[in-house]
Amino acid sequence: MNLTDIMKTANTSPYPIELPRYNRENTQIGIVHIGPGAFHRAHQAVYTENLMNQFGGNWAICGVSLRSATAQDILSKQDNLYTVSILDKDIRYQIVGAIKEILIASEQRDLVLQRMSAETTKLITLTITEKGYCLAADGSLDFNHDDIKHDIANASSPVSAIGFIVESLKIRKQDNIPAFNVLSCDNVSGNGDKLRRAVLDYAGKLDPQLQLWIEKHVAFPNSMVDSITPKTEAYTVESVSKAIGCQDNWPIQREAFTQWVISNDWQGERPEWEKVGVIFTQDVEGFEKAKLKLLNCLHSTLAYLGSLAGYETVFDVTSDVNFKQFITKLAQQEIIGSFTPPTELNIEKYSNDIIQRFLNPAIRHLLAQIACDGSQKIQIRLLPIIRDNLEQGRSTKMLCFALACWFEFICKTVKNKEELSDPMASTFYQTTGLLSEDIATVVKSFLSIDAINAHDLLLNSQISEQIEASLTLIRQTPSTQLGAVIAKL
Ligand code: CS2
Repeated sequence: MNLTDIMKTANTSPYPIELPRYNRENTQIGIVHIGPGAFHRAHQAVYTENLMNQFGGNWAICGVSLRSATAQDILSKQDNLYTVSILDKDIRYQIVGAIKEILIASEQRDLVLQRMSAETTKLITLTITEKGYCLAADGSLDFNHDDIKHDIANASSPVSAIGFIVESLKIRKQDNIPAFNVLSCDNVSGNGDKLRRAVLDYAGKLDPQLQLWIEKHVAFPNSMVDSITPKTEAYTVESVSKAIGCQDNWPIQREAFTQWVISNDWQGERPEWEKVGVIFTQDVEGFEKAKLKLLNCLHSTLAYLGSLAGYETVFDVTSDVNFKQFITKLAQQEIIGSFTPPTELNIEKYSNDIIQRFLNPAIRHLLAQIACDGSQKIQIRLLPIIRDNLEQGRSTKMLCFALACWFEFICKTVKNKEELSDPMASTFYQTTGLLSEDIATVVKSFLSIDAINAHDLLLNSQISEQIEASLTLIRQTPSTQLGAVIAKL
């Protein structure tokens, strides 16, 4: 697909198709984005595209994959254009041209450093997941991490995102080029603070003067990102290509709802994304908490509970009245109230709207996709609410039931020797206690796994008893009866 082809076919398509309206050729790269996966292309790239469509500006994106060649292989053959299929009552399509090139850091290191240190590059954005920050459990940079060890010893030929950021800042400092800002777009609370800590720890080890310079000149705003983006499946490629009348080998699908909240903490020039709906505020934390604790916690709950009950998608499980009632009650009784929402958010409405978003019939969001990486997600989506509720004397019963669903999901996968998509998969396979028939042993084994960081909950008898009772109930109940059981919780 190229722009000329798509301009011809767009006119004859029965669907609304939006095309880039700015001059792609003449638009300079202003953003280097590390991790140009589906979420970036569905979210930040679309905001940037909308900004350039309406107001112009030199904010084209250079996408940098740290290792994988897939994005470059596929997108370079279609002029780095791709379609976003926006799924609502009516489907519409947007052809996005904001990504001008994709580089692979492990193969094109010098070119990546060149882009990152170019004066025209004002901003580095990232979606590399929390793993990519290489942090130790205490929040500092993990100097024992293989990539960090490598980069400290070979600073001018880095492999990690942190190594690339610091090396390019070093070049900018040496060449008297103003620093860029660094914006994390990962679904992690305090994402900018975490990234700042990783970058400063790393820079401090290499050169304390550089560390001071970065501290003074680089902003690391926190941000909250939201838009449900199911994985591209073969049917997506087929249906999108048919609708737009051109072969697109990597279209993205997402819901119409999208939100991006960024802290006001910036230095120098930035894209004026507020003109296309981005919220700049002092209270990103409140938005982050609301999103992680409501949308993401309910998502993970449905992923494990729904899979145990034999459902395949978020829509299917939420359409079952018992499951919808369960997450509604969970939100109302154990989540809302565990934190202070931002003043501009009506939290009851926000919560109900999320459940409506799960009921979007145009979206086939697989529970299996959300179930991935549970060891990372549960730690930020579920455990902090349990802790807050304990501290505030609020109920934890349904939250513990949700946690028990995750335990059972892992136990079943390990017992059946199925593939587990989780960075801690090997730890789970090696923890023999998970295979025990004794519920108390299973619960104790889970909560004792260091990387889950839940030792405090193990010591709390209320919590271990509630998880044990939930797990017992789950194991005693045939999958088809789970709905009836949760209706009574
Ligand atoms: C989901 C998220 O896969 C998951 O774990 O909960 O990706 C969710 O769809 C997004 O955070 C929505 O913004």
